[in-house]
Amino acid sequence: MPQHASTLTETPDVPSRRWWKEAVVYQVYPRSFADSDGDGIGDLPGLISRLDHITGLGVDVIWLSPHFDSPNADNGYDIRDYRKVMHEFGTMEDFDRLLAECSARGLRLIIDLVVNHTSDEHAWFAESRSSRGNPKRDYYIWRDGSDGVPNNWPSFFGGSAWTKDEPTGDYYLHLFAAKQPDLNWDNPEVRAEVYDLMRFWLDKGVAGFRMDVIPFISKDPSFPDLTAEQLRAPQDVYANGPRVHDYLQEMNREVLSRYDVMTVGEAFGVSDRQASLFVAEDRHELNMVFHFDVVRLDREGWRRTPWSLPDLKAVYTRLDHAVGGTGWNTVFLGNHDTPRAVSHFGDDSAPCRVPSAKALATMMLAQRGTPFIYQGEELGMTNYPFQSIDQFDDVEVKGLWADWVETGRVEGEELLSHLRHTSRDHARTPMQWTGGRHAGFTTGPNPWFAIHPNHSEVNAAAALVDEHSVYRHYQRLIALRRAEPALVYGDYLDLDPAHERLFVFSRSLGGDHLLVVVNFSRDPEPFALPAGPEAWRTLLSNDPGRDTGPLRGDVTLGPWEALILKA
Ligand code: ISL
Repeated sequence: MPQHASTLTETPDVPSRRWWKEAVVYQVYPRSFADSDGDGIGDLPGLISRLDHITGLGVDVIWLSPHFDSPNADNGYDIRDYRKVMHEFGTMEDFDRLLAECSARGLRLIIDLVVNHTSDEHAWFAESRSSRGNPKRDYYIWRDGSDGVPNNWPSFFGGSAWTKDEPTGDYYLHLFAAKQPDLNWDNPEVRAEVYDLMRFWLDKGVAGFRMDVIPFISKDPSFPDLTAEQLRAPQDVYANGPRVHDYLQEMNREVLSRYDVMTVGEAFGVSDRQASLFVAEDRHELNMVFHFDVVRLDREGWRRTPWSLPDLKAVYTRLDHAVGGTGWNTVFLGNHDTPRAVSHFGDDSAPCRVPSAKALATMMLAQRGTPFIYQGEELGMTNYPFQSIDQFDDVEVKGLWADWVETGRVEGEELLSHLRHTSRDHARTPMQWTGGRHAGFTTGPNPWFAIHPNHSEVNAAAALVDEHSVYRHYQRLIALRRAEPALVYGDYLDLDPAHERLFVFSRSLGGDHLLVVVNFSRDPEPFALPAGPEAWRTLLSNDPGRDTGPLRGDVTLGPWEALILKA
C-alpha cells in the first residue's frame, strides 16, 4: 500500500505535477548526525531526537545514507545484510520508529540503495568465492586468474579493480574497494534478489531510493582495456554499460511502478546529454539523477583545478536544457562525498561565511529541480582544517595515498594540499549542535571523527536564536518555494551568462516573473534591473539591511548579497 498517494492536479502551465518535484530533500549521513548512546557514533535514536531540527527547515523528505549492517570499509556503502540495521545505528525497531516519527511529521523517508556491489562479508560473496561450481558463483564477476589481471580497469579507491582470490585463484571485480565486490547484474537471480529487497523496504513504508552508482550495474562482458584518455575518467566508461537501461526499465516494471515512490540515481559518469535517458518520464526508469558537473567543476581526478562563475552558470543551463523538457533535475552543492559547499563555492572566511552560505542557498533553492540539502549546510558548516594524512578516515584517501605517495608518484604534501580542499572527509565531521563539548554530537568521551573547532560559533543552537542565521534563511527560502510555484515549475533563463561575479536568472510561470540575482563576490556589485515592470518587489534578501521597498533602475548588491525579486 503506497505510503503517500499523489493527489496533485495538472494545469496547462504545469503538465506533469509530482510530489517529488515540489519536495525539498535533506540528506542525513547517520554516522555523523547525532549519537544517542554515547558510543561516539551517530545512530537512529539520535536522528529521531533531532527530527524537529529537520522539520523546522520546512523540508519534505529525508534521504538516509546507508543504515544497513556493514563492516564499514566504506562507512556503510559496503552492505553485509540488506535486511538488518547496522548494530552501531540501532535496531529494526528503531528504524520502524524513525519511519513512524517521520510520517507523524509529514516527512517522507527515502533510503540508500547500494546494489552495484555488496560487502565482501555478505553471505552471497562468502558462498560465491568458496568454489568455482557453487550456485552463487555468478552472483559476482569472476575471471580466470591463470593469465594474470583480466584488464587495466582501476578501482576508485586505489589500485586495480581486480583482486585475486585465494580459494579458486580467480580474480573478482570491484570498482571500489576490494571489500566491495561488484554484483553480476547480467544474472537474473541477482536482479530478482535486488527487487525482493527493494520490496522489503517499500512494504515497510519507505518512500523511495537514492541509488548508489546505479549507472555502473551493466558491464561490457568483453571487459576491454581502457585507453589512456578513458583512464582519466573511468566513470565515463563504467556508466555506459550495454544493458543499464534494460535493467532500470525492468526494475521499474517489476517494483517501482507498483508504488508511489521517488527515485534518484547517482549518475557518476553520466553526461548531461545522457541524463535524459535515465529520467525522461516516457522511458520509465528513474525520476531524477544526481549530476556531477557542478560539484566536480573544479576537479580532475583527485586534483583541484580553478573554476569560474561563468563555468558554473553554463553547467546549470546545459543541465536544464538536457532534461528540462522531458524529465526532472536535482540541484545540490554538497553531499557526504564532497567538500562543504560554503568552503567549495562560497567564502568560509569569518565575515563572508554566513552571507555566502545564504547566497548559495538562494541560488540552489531558486534553481529548477528538486533541491537536496546536506546535513550541516543549513548551518554554514565549513571544511575541516586537516593537517596530516593520519587525520583522514576515508577509504578513498587511503587508497590515493597508497597509489600516489607510497609509490613515489607525488610528494605527500602535494596530495594533502588538494585533499584539504576536496576530500570527502570534510562532509563527515559530526554535526555541530551546540558550542559545548563535542558540539553536542555525543555525550561519550570519543566521537568517531574529529569535531570542527569552529563549533563554538557554528552550531544549531546559535542558529535557532539568530534571526539572520543561515538556518533561518533556508527556512525562508523553503517557505518561499511553497508560496511561489514559479520557483518549482517556472522556466529557467540565465540573463547574464558571461558576468564573472553576478549570477542573474529568471523563473517564469504563466504571468509570474521572478528575478534571482546573486553576488558571488566579497565586493559590492552594481546591477541594472531589467526594464519592464513598474518596479520589482523584493521577496527575499540575505542582507538584513536591505530595504525591501519596490526596486527599479540601478541597485548595488552588497558582498555576497542575494535577492529574489518579483515583477
Ligand atoms: O570520490 C568519488 C569518486 O572518486 C565520489 O564521487 C564517489 O565515490 C562516487 O560518486 C560514488 O559514490 C558512491 O559510491 C561509493 C561510495 O564510497 C560513495 O560514498 C557513494 O556516494 C561506493 O559505494
